[in-house]
Amino acid sequence: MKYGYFDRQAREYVIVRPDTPTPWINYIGSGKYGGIVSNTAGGYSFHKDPQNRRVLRYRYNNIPMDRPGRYIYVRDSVTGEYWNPGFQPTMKKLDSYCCRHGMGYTTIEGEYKGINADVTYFVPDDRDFEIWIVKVKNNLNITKKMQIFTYAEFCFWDAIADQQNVDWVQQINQGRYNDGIITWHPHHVAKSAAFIATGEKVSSFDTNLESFIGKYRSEANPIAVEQGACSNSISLRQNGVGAFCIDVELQKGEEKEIVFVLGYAEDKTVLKDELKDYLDPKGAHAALERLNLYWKKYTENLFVETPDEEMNLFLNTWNQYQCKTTFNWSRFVSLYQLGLARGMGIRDSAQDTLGVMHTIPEEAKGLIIKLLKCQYTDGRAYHLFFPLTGEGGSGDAPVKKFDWYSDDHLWLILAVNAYIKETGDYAFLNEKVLYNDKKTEATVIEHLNKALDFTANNLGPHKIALAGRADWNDTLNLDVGLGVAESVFTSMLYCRAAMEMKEIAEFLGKKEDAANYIKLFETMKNAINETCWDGEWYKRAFDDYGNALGTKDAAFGKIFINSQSWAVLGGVAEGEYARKCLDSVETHLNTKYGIVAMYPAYTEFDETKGGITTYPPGAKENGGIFLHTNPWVMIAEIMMGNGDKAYQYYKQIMPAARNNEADHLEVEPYVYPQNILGKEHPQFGIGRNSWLSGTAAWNLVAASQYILGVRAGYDCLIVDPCIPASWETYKVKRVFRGATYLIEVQNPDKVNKGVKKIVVDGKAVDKIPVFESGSTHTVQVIMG
Ligand code: IFM
Repeated sequence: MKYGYFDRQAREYVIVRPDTPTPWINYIGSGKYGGIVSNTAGGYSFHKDPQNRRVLRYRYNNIPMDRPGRYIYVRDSVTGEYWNPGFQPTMKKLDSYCCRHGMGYTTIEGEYKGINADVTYFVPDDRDFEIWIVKVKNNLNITKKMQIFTYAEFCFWDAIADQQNVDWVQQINQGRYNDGIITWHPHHVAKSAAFIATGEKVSSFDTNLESFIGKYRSEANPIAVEQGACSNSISLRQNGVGAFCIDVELQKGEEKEIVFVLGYAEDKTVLKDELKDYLDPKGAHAALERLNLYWKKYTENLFVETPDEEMNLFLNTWNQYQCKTTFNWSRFVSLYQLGLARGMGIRDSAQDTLGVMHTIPEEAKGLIIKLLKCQYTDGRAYHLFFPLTGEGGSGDAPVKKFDWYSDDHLWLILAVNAYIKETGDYAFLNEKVLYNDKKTEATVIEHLNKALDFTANNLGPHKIALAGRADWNDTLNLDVGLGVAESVFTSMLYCRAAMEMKEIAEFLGKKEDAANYIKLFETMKNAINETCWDGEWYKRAFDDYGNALGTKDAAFGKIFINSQSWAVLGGVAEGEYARKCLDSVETHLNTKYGIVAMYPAYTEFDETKGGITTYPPGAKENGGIFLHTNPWVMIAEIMMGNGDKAYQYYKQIMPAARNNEADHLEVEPYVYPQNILGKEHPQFGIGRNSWLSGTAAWNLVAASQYILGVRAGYDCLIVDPCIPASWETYKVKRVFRGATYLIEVQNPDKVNKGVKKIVVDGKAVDKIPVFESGSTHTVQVIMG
């Protein structure tokens, strides 16, 4: 079944029926005020921090699903019938329905008995609040009188207290109304408030949720809407709602726009002035126009025209858009990650910077600095941090011997190196940044050296990296208290990090440092090759009792994906080992929906392996298709020159390719989900946890930098394609250090890889130079 389609021109995904298999969501806001909007207007919002500054409440994991949200009710004053343009929560069958998810905005439109209503939700680029532009049109031949109601269910700002300390929060909350503005704040907070406002004449309002809905009712049939008026309730305690009732009379064919603004104000006394420009439809539309320009500009640094329409669609729009969302919210705020307790991940955010580096490197640098501040003086890092306070920790999983993850700190090296290549800002390496003790300062390069040191100082019996609480695979919890479990993956990541440090040192002309990094790399590489090769592939880890994971001798978990891809990415596997381990991935792990994380999956809980064995076979890390790991295999195949295989792996996880079988995929076809149930699961092929996943950044990297081969070098732009042999030509527009490169690649000999000739502005060159910012250049690349 198909629920919608891609409108390529408008850069929107258009949903044409509301009953999608899961809520299909979009994000509004750019990392400060923001939230989630589903295709039926469900979702929540918050100011800067979803845990401590929650504005709208959401009932997670709830039936009926996806409630509440940002609702508009339309009521016929004569018949009393009422409905929502987004179908929920009344679920009145509409004559027509359409939801358009665009970049940073969502428009939901419904029509019922000749009245059309559409609502556009977005956060302006320059303000910390959201705007709802509501348009109502009378398509009938008679004059219609109606009422428009809003519904915004406020949360006590501390979203944990909101659920856990009801005794307190229900006694202290205060709802007020003054001159078109409803405010919601705890009694003891004098200045700040959550609010909803309108510039329209308000006929009646409610600030008290129970007054609006009535007892033993729900959002589906609020008493206020049923009766055609709110009761002007002032909430002195209990739960809050931002409910306005606005009377509207429309002549035949007439339409009217009404604007609502919802948000959080530091000082509620100056709100009226602050909102003035935005409550007027003209001001609201101007803000929407600015937002559209922002996204146009954001995506201008990378534009591809390949023979593959889905690849073009994803690289030019949806993949870039998802990357910005993961950059904003890491793995913190979605329909599945509740914005509570978890915080932003250090490893996650470090990887997320790779997906935005080509377009907002300065913002990426800002985040990298925050991450460096999460490092301990010994080189390891927090596992998580909270954006509002910058405070962090190691999460709440039980600690046995170690409270650190073995990989978090190493990703920082990859992020900093990518930033330097993109910008040429070598001075960054000498900038001073505090450690998480907030006293000790070190340069960025010292931070990175400390990261390598930490791993080198924490080796296990096989002289490879200790596993700590886990590595990239959060669920591989091998530490039972003995403190000797080891991670082959982290050891391979360390090799990659050491080689990236070597590249930086070489480029800076620091030969001695480079030689030292090579030594670190070689030592670890040799240790891995001496003890972790299993015959056809690399082992994955050793548990605390010294038993190998990822070996043919094991009953379960014979082979894992990451120690094959990273053997190549880390430069560990040479000669036949590299080809063999990648072939083993294809033979044992590949499926038509993507490559599974390991095989065979564990069937029973095993405390020596930990969290991975809590999942049923085929789910998540236990044999599921964990999409984040798939682009690593693509890159490894490309490093081996195998463009056809890499492209096959790219296509098999392309969500747009499953648009017509959305009932099976279940999650949004316009973004990569975190995981798809694997071949050992009875529901093989169902996608789970949409949106927030390292899959976004790494697929953008794999496709644009490795398949299309356009990537930043320290002193040049590199074009090194590794494409399907059948492709004859493709184009890429890339803005690099301010200059525009119009690249055309030709493949007359139908090869996968290899560059015969590069011509820049009509002259043959060996290397594509860095040009002056603002200039435009043509680049022709002939493969062969
Ligand atoms: O690598 C992790 C990530 O940090 C959070 N989600 C799960 C991934 C794999 O375990």
